[in-house]
Amino acid sequence: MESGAHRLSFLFGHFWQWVKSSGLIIWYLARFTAKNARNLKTRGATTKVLAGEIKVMRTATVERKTRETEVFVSLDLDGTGEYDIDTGIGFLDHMLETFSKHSQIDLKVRAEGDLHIDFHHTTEDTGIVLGAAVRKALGERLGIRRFAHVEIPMDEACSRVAIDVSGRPYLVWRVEFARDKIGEMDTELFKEWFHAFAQEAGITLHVENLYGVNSHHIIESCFKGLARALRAAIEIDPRMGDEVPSTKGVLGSE
Ligand SMILES: [Mn+2]
Repeated sequence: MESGAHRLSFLFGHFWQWVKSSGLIIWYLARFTAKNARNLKTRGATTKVLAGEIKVMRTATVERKTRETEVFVSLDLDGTGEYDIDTGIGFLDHMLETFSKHSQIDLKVRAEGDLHIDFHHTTEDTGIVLGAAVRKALGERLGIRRFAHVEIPMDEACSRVAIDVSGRPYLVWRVEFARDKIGEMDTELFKEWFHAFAQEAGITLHVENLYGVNSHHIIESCFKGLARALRAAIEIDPRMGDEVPSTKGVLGSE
């Protein structure tokens, strides 16, 4: 009896030594981590396993080519506001750089459009592709704050932006300009950009200029307002966990 028990514990000790040395435990932990990463991936945003920790990456790259334009957008919603933007339209670049800086979204944009006709196609399509990239990076919109509003002054101008990252596209645009152009850009194109962006991103977006005189200040306060409102609305709310912030249980179009 005694030698039997002894033999058993000897064998078990041997077995345990083998498990420890074989990397079986490491293999199992790696498999467990990968399985969790896969689960997260199927729930929306892509994931990366860094030093054993699962990190949700809210990034996206979208390319779109038509006979009128070719647009490339790459972004990271959880960035630091680094940008690299070239649309061929100086003022639009200025607005998108402002958007990146104040939303803290890392943003790369390249657009080549039929600027010899006018700036319409390039402006609208840049809004479409940027909106699509935001939607893609948001995935199922788990854990986000969803609503936000800001009022942004710029010198004599002030604009209010209210946002619902709802999956339901809608634009309310109450912005008027005293001038038809800023630089070479037609001021009527800003509504086209915001509309395209809201549609493709799947957000309800209300933009209202409360007061202001200078057209440059007016539109810049709108872009800064979008940046700040979006930043607050897509921020992860620790109290939400990985819940969808909707009683319906579903947000977004994916
Ligand atoms: Mn400016």
